[in-house]
Amino acid sequence: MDDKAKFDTKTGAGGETHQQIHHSGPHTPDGHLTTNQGIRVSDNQNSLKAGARGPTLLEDFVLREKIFHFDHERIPERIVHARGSAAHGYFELYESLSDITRADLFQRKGERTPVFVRFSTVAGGAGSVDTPRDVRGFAVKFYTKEGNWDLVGNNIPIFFIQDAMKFPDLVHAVKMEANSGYPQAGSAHDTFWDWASLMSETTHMLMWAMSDRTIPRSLRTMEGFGIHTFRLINAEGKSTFVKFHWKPKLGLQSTVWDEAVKLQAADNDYHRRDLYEAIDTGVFPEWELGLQLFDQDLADGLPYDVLDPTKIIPEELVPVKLVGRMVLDRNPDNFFAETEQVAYCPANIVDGIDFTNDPLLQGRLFSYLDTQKSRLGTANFHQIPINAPKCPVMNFQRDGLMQMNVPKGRANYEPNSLAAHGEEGGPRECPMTGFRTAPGRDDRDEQGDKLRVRPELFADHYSQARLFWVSQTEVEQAHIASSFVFELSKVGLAQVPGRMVANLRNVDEGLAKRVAEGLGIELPAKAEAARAVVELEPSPALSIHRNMKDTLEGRTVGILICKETDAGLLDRLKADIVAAGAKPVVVGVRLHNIPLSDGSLTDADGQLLGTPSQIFDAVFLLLSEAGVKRHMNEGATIEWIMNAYGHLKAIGHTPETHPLLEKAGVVHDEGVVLIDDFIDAAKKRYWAREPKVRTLA
Ligand code: HDD
Repeated sequence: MDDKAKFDTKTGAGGETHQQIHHSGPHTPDGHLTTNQGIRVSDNQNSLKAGARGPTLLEDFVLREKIFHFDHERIPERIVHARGSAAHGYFELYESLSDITRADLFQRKGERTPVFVRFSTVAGGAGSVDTPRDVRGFAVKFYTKEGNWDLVGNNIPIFFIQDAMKFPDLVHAVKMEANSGYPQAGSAHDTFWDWASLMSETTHMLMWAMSDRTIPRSLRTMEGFGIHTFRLINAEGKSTFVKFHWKPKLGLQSTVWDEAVKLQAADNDYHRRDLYEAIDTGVFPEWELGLQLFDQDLADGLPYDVLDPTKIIPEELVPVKLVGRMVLDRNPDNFFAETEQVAYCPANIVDGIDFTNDPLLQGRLFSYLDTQKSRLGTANFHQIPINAPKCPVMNFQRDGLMQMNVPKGRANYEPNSLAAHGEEGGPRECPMTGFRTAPGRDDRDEQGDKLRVRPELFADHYSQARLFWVSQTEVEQAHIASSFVFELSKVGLAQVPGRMVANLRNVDEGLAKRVAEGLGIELPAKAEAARAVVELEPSPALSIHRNMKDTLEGRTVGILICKETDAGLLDRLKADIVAAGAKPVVVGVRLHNIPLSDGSLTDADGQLLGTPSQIFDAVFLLLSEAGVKRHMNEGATIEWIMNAYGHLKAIGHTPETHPLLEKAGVVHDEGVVLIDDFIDAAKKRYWAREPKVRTLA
């Protein structure tokens, strides 16, 4: 044996013995590492070889098992909504709703029902960024005492299409292009706009998608919606139509587009981290559940069809009744086991809640169960802990790949008379308490002949797109127009932008003109509308800006410090920020041992280059005079300030920082303040500043 062969790799080069290495994953009670067969592993560093430099032996079952399992760790990602983040929590009911529904979770005031909520982007893959312009999924699994109810919604109250028949086309068009594989996680490309501009029923959703709704600041500051009209059924069998809403406790808050783009560079996991850290630090995200309740008479009187998922019912017309709150108070223990394996399905519904004939919903009732089989590989995916109901499950379904239960006896059929002979007979159906489909119809027309048609009112593709437009503030309208310009400017197909603008002329002539001008194209002839546009009352509830809260609660404030920063001011600022419910994050050119004015040493939370200002809701420049001089030639600092200013955030500063502010192009306004006014100023964004920093369409 040569010298190398004698070298003991267990105590060699790394200087760390294998016993010292920390193991993660499942633990045996005595902490021993084992194979999946329970055999204790003596060496987790070295494969079994024929001599130290010899070939690895096939006999090495420890190595083979480890590599085999690793090779199979991935499952197919979701065909849409692949990128997601989730949390556990509970839903708490404010008042009994027994007069309108017999659903068990809505019966007892104050009762808590466990939930698991997954938020997602739609178009990108599982590893894509958190902040593209995209719709967000908002899926809630309620583990009720009478089975699981999944409310699988989005952060926008309508959808792109009216009929499930078009879903594969929508998804193919928006996802990365079939030949090139790009762009990832974005709609700004040929195939999406080619398709969307040919499908005028998408116009209303496009208005929402081009608004700031699709660039939320945080998952915690967006609304959620069940979208379709559902029904609630009470004990007497009376049916009430319902639309579900989730209202965030922190109010609505979005980013501006430049900020969203720069967030992608700063932190791929911006939303995932924000959700995780909030829960981890006890700042539990909260939403209120709201119901819009209405009857057939009201539905019949509306100029649009309540079965059409491209239409809302304005809150001003049918108010949102707040019936409970949902609190997310626990992060998943394991991303794959929970967030990845959770399987939502709109067909998971409990007695007392029912579907309507919305043709998009009806198609969804098939798709989700089907996709779970291909994603999770077995018809028994409901046994995975995150999917398993927290109430008893008893039926005669048996076997299948990955059956985890061991049903006893031979009663796997029904009816049977085994119980009469002393054997286990199995469960029995429950006509009075089981799920009972509501017998009522919700179509206006007689149902009858089999037809591939849509109801008449579905042909109105523009009235509510216009309603959305006229309900926005001027700034929001400018953002929408600019988003259309941006997205269409990425389209290479010459025929598409004009076709889209032709549709927009049915929404608003001013919008169409702005988009055409922004693109530098002729205003095309107006597209023909299948139904005349109906002028609807504006709905302030549709505006983000009208529904934001002036608050620092749940927000993050960046404080830039330097050597000799005033220690007293730093303490005061941090305390004030915490008292306002926000998180202070100290940023420095270096991370450790920064000497402050009083000679004490402090650490920063983030280093300047890796902690740009776009990740904060407001910033403070707490620099000494000498520090300001040093930072005058620091590009990252100038950019830090420019971006905070450009993203319309409050900038607090010491009097010494004027030269830096000037160099960054900051023009003083009510959002640029000294320490005494900072906390109040930091609760807002400064929209009036926007025309000074960018040209909007
Ligand atoms: Fe869907 C996933 C929301 C229409 C087919 N959808 C999925 C998720 C959300 C939504 C939030 C992710 C759930 C999770 O976190 O695991 N989908 C919607 C909304 C729609 C909608 C709000 C319209 C109102 N979806 C829709 C249609 C179809 C699908 C019309 C098919 C006919 N959706 C699916 C799917 C997915 C899915 C392919 C992919 C992964 C999964 O189901 O579990 O089955």
